[in-house]
Amino acid sequence: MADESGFFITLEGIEGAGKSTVLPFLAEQIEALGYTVERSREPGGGPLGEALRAIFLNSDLQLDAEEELLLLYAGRRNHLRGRILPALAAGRVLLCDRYEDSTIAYQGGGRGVALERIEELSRWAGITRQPDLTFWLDIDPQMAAERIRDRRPDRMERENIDFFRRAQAAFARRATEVPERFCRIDASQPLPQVQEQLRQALLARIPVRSLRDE
Ligand code: Z5A
Repeated sequence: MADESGFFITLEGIEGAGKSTVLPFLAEQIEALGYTVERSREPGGGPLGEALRAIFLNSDLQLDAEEELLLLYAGRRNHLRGRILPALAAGRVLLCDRYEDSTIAYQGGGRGVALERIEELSRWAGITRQPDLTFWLDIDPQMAAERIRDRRPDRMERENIDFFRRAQAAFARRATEVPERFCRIDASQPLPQVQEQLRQALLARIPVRSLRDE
């Protein structure tokens, strides 16, 4: 990260944890610290990633875990090269809704693909950059499911509660494997409390950028 002056921040958690809800708030808080924020998401992050996202979430398609992985890593490689690295090199904060920890949680924990196999693919695809900070919105899968009960489910949301429990357990393992960047937020709290946890965690980890730093 020698030639970079930006920060790469990700939001993770099972669906219904509240990532989309808190993302604009988080972006505002980071901007208040003096940074220019670029928002992104995975699957997605650019024309290729968005096209792959539509395939990935299409309920009419049947994909196995390996096919999911190949789609995700084609998009991730393109996202990293085309968007993430240039933003960081320009000194911006790249704030991303999901990244590789989601693969470890869903394809690893949820679908049962071995972590070594995911790591091998990640290396092969040239995923050389991990986030500097990851906010993990931790919530009980049942509570999260109730929050999105009225939504029309996409391909992934059709999975049963046990799948999300395995994904949740994998996120919890990540928190112990990479504690230096994983920041747990209690997402079961009412929104104002969740926002306050995020604000405090951000202040503790991201320095205020003065004009001199530009
Ligand atoms: N996926 C994968 O398998 N492998 C990968 O490598 C990657 C992704 C990168 C799409 O992700 C799917 O891709 C996802 C994982 C998989 N599949 N699943 N299932 P996505 O992030 O685009 O979709 P999502 O997880 O379903 O996110 P979401 O719909 O944006 O959900 P969310 O961000 O966690 O929740 P929300 O929409 O902000 O909130 C849900 C509701 O709860 C809403 O009505 C809010 O008003 C409410 N809410 C939010 N916060 C609160 C609090 N604090 N209290 C009460 N109510 C709240």
